[in-house]
Amino acid sequence: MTVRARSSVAARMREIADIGRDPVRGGYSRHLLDDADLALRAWFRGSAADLGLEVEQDGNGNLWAWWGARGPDAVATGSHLDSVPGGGAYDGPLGVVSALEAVAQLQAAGFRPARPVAVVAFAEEEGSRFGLPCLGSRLLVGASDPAAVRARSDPDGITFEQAWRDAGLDPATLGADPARLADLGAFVELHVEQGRDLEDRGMPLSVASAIIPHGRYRLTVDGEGNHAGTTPMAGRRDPVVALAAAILAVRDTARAAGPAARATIGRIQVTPNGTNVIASRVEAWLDIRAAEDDDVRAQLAATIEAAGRAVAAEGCVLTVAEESFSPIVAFDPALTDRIAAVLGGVPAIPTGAGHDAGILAAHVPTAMVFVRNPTGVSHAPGEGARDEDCEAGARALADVLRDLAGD
Ligand code: HGY
Ligand code: MN
Ligand code: MN
Ligand code: MN
Repeated sequence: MTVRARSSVAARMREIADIGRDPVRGGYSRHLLDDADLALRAWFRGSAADLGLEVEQDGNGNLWAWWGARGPDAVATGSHLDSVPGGGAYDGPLGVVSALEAVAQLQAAGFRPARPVAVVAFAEEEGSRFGLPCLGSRLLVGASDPAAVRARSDPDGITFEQAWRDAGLDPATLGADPARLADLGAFVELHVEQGRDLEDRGMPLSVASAIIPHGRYRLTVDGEGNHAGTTPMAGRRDPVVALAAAILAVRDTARAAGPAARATIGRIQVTPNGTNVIASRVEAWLDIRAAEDDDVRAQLAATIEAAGRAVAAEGCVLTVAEESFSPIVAFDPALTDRIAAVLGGVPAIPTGAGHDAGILAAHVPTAMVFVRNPTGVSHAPGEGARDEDCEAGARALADVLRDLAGD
């Protein structure tokens, strides 16, 4: 008799542990349609097929694995497989892996769902390649214009349209998919916590109450390119120096806006980017989050004013373009309460991180489950989750699916 190893979250995480490792930054770099993303998609298809699930890719690059034929009142669960540059192992994949594991456990226990169950892996949640977070879910719900998405470029100047075609995909399939959305009766995303709340509370799991609003903006600072050796310091219009002053203004504005305010510049692009060249242009990407939508807008306005003054003082010009805005999300209270009860009365905590669940929440009853992160670090290689907490998360997700998809 063949003895099959019992499946586990840890074993499934090991299957993808070497896909997309980033030897330069550390951690993982897994971006839409790059080699790592394609390898993860193949792994997802294989894992789902091993469970007897029917896998399809929707017109927006999201993968759906169906337990039972696709149809109305489906219960979907999953997350994303892409990462930020040099990200951790859990942000995204834990939700997909836990969903597959939960299905495996329910099947092993002989459970037969009364409603279709779908495991989903959304495309480009982080927006790391084309600058739009939750790209796949936004397109699905019709929150992003496919033409505008097709025109976006990655850091190498490759358009989305080109990357899509290069992967053998048809740009005509991009866009709202109301029929698919209408089939969803509930969506539950399990995710590693991206802070230390659960560690501090000494609890392995929680549900999410809300996602705070989030705006992403591209700052362009134009100056005058010139020779580093022959141009006197006086009279330079150096956009790198101007940006340095602007970044301090970004931080000071957020500090003045109160404890809930966040502002980050984590990506900078210098043109032409030569050691002995005074740059002509610098672009920087600003990430603002705050308690309310209007707080994000007020913080942006104050930031533009302060940064604009700082940039003008260096003889340069600042322009600002919005790349995305994600309004505040309150998760479905009834579903959230039901899941919290299934999980044994766990707390509901808000999060400052964005999720596909936040996009779906405007259209489908949606909730989230968080798994404790002992380091509290995320979007960096130090992100953590204990094996026993991950297993508890998958068991909890199985209980939730049993409750939601049962008779
Ligand atoms: O919150 C974020 O930065 C992303 O949406 N995960
Ligand atoms: Mn993330
Ligand atoms: Mn995530
Ligand atoms: Mn020279």
